[in-house]
Amino acid sequence: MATIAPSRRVRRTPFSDGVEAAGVKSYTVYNRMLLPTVFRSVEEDYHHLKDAVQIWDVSCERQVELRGRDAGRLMQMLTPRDLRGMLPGQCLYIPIVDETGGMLNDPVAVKISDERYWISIADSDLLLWVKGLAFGLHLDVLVEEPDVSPLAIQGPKADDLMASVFGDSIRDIKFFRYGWFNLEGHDLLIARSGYSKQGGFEIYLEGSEFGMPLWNTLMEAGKPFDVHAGCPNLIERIEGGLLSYGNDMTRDNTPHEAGLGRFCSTQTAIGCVGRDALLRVAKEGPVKQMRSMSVAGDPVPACDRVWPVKAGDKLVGQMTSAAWSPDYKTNVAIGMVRMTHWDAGTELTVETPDGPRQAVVEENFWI
Ligand code: THG
Repeated sequence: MATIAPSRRVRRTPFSDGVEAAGVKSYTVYNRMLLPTVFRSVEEDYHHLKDAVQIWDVSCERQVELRGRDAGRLMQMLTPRDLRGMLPGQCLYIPIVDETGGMLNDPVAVKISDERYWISIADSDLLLWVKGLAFGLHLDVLVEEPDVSPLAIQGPKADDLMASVFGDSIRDIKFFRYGWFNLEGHDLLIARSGYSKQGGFEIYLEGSEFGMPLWNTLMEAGKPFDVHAGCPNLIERIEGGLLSYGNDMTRDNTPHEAGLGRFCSTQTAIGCVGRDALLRVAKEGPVKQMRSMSVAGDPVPACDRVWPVKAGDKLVGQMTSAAWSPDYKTNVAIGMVRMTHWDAGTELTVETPDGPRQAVVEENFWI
């Protein structure tokens, strides 16, 4: 494929110089920012992520900051997850829905204080929706995109690498909690989170100047742990059932269809703009839902469009992510399947660009 033409509409990050020095081979664009997708090869990156530790430039997980007296109220308008128990120091994975219950994003919310939140967004222009609500409803809240860039440290050796830089107390951070740590005079919010199932941290860097010093410090400290630059890995995230907004679900899907019902407490999420719509659909339950699937045969090609899923010649769903898994020796996949055919073990046919293949609905994801 051709390359991406550089322009200010495709934003570089505070870590781009390091990413390039590490030999990035391929990028995608996410929130109008560069996101690496391959360093050595998707398979080599996959094995290394599961064995060692990687530094990921995930600056493209941009923050929408809500600051002011109405910040909490506006947060609850955005999501069917009940935020009343959320405390400073906590992160929460929150589906965000419009007034029809359609998903607008699936970010990680970070509560800094009662009057200040960061929403660490997936790939959609959530800022515009949030600004529109705040202005239209005359809320006492500032909504903007601060200069904050997450850097993820992921893999089984992430704790050891991070402890060697920030001290052993970093090991005590619990899943989806954060603490403040100082490095060379810079205060860094560090959470135990990240877009892999291998464990690790995300450092939210404020400002850009300290980007490369931070990158270089982690790379140097990581040498004993075989650190390498990495990025969210397609194979590992499908094995783990981590969804990709814009690929696996869009505004056409409710959180329940996306399999994110466990992150909704719609009944008590008073003020959520999609509450009535979601209560209506949740009563009946979805008629189609996200499923893990495996695809028989050789490695499938890249899934860059929806692949129809059929039972005989009847369309019963669509596959949206698929990749060959070296560890499980099958193609792992994510797709949406109608309820008549979503039971584990159901045998279906998927129309790949290389022709039809046998697919099976799995009971669970792999990790
Ligand atoms: N970290 C941060 N921001 C992000 C992502 C991230 N923004 C974009 C994107 N990733 C948002 N999507 C997800 C999807 C899944 C998870 C996090 C963000 C995730 N899910 C866990 C799971 O499903 O097992 C845990 C969820 C939970 O139990 O609360 O971590 O990665 N900063």
